[in-house]
Amino acid sequence: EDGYRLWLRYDKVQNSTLYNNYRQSVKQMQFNGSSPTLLAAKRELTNALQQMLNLQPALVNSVTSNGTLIVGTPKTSANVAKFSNDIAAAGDEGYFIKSANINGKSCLMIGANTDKGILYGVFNFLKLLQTGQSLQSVAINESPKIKMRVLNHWDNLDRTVERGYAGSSIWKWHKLPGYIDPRYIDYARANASIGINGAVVNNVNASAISLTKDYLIKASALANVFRTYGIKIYLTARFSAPIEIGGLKTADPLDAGVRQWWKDKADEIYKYIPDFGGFIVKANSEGQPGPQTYNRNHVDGANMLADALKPHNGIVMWRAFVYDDKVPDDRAKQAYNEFKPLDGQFSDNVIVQVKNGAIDFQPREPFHPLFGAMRKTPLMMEFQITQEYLGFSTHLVYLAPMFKETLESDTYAKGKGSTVAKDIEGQLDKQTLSGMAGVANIGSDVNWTGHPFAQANWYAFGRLAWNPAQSSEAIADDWLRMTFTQDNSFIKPVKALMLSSRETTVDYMTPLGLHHIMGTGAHYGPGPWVGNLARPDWNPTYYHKADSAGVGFDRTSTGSNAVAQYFPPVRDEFEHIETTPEKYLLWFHHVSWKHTMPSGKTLWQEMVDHYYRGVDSVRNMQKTWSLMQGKIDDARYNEVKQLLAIQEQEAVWWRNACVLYFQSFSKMPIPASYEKPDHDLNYYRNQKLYFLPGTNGVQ
Ligand code: BDP
Repeated sequence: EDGYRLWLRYDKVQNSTLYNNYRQSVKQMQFNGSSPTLLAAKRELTNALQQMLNLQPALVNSVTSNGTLIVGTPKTSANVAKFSNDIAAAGDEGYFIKSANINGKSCLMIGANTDKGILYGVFNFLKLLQTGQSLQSVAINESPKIKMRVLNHWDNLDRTVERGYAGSSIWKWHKLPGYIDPRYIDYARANASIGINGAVVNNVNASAISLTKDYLIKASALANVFRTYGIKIYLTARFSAPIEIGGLKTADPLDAGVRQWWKDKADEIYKYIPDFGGFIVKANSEGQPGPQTYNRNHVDGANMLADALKPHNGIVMWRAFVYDDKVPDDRAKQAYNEFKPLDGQFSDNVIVQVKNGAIDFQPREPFHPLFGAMRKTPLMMEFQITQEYLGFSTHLVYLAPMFKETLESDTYAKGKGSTVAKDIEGQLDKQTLSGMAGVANIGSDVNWTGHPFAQANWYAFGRLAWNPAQSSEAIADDWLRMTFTQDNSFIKPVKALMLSSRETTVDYMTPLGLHHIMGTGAHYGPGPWVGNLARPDWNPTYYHKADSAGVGFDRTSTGSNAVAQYFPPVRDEFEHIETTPEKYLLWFHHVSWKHTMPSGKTLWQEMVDHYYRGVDSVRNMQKTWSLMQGKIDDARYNEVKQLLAIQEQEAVWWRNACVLYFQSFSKMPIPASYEKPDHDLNYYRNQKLYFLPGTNGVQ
């Protein structure tokens, strides 16, 4: 068991009652149609039934006995066509799974409008079997709440992966288009199984080379694999490509020659990839070129590309991750300052991609103030699945609760209930585009994601992009059952461990609203003392502002006033220490070390307790895990055990380094009964992280 099969293991059903019931329910199958997507769905179904139930259902043309599974669209099945309400509800990508009486026989149906809907329906039918659900009176109607559900691979053409911790890139550009690695197909299957329908295959810090003819032909080979599984390919567009590969003197978006170059480029791309999804652009951010290089703005840049893609129905995903020294007092304000005034000016095939929080994928951030604020522009969520700031692929951190925290945040843009989820679903203002992107954690490691539990974050991202309302717990439950075992004595404790793992990590890394205090460059381990980087807003000291009086970033009206970017009552809540949720306290306030917290403790004591609790919780995770021996395969059991041991050491490292560092300001004691840091602050300050991959050379 090496983890390669992800959650699509299709092991034999162990429970004999279920095994027999399932076999009775799918004795024969009516599944017509010959499109590549339908054939892929059929292949998935027959392989899985063979493996799970040791069954090869007879293929039939009419329903002659109980236990017939009918799969089809109105085009391929007259039986499905009769379920017009369910079909209408399914839309372009949805499906229904129902038990039904057809010709007096009890049948199961998987129906959809489209072949893609069938593919999704089949995967979800298989999930019912994989998770031990009863098929009796099943009635499921599903359709996605968000249209573009996209993985962003930060993969370079030389197969290094920016912020990737699971090996090298799975895209073997040098062997494409000739060699189709079977991994591409398994990648597409895994994505389709959770409804992901788009993949940006290259880094946002882009190379123009990926837009040259040779690379477009390579990308088209990937697109051919993806298409069968309902996945569109997208490419990053380097803004200066007209200069770098086009031989032009400028990339000014208002220059006629530049505009023509992009139009021609788009036409060329669609020649090779007729269903190309579009471009994603990181412009004027961290040294990337962009329209501001030519004194133009984001609208000028985005709309130029949108015009080029429009005749082909392509989309521009324009990132709002921008910061530089133009807003010297607070980096958190810049994206809002730059984008809010442009609301309403973007073309209708542009969607602005906004990170969940205003700084940068920290273990905890309040929601980005642009959500709810761009009422005439569709916004797309950008989450980071790869654990750049959350322990790479070494720490066990289940991210669904973090994603949900943002999605459920209420912006109050249109009064109570204007959640971030509603905004990105396009429901707040009836947008036609909607999207959620996740920065992928996938690499060439045999188990795809490095840490066996990091697979859960890929899985959870897909499930939440399909429907943000699903609970972290239900998603973890499904994932564990499919990935490990149905044994409840494993599921229950390990699910609890997963659900608390993110809070645990926040406790030992950045409790109470602390942020951006990680080591420079690699972003691994603690570095709260760093204050000497070239730009102020790269320094941890800029973010925590610890001094003898207290700690935290004053973003209220007495400070940077970033709170003013939120709608009331959110802004008023964040303005005052008393009403700011404790988890965001130091994000918005500079608070005295002696401040009395709701618990009655001083801020100092509360902070120390969070750091210690974080370490204790990792130790509890280790204890829980050690009881799981024998309940799952030894290979994955041992791998996770070893990783948890590293996580424990590193949680101690974070705790000791941070507590000692902040103590140098608070001058207050760590209670004598607490475990003593085993080194002094200097030791931690002098730790050298030579061994860590994945920096982009910026900060
Ligand atoms: C930061 C990463 C950097 C990315 C950047 C981005 O450290 O490698 O290029 O995000 O999102 O968190 O563009």
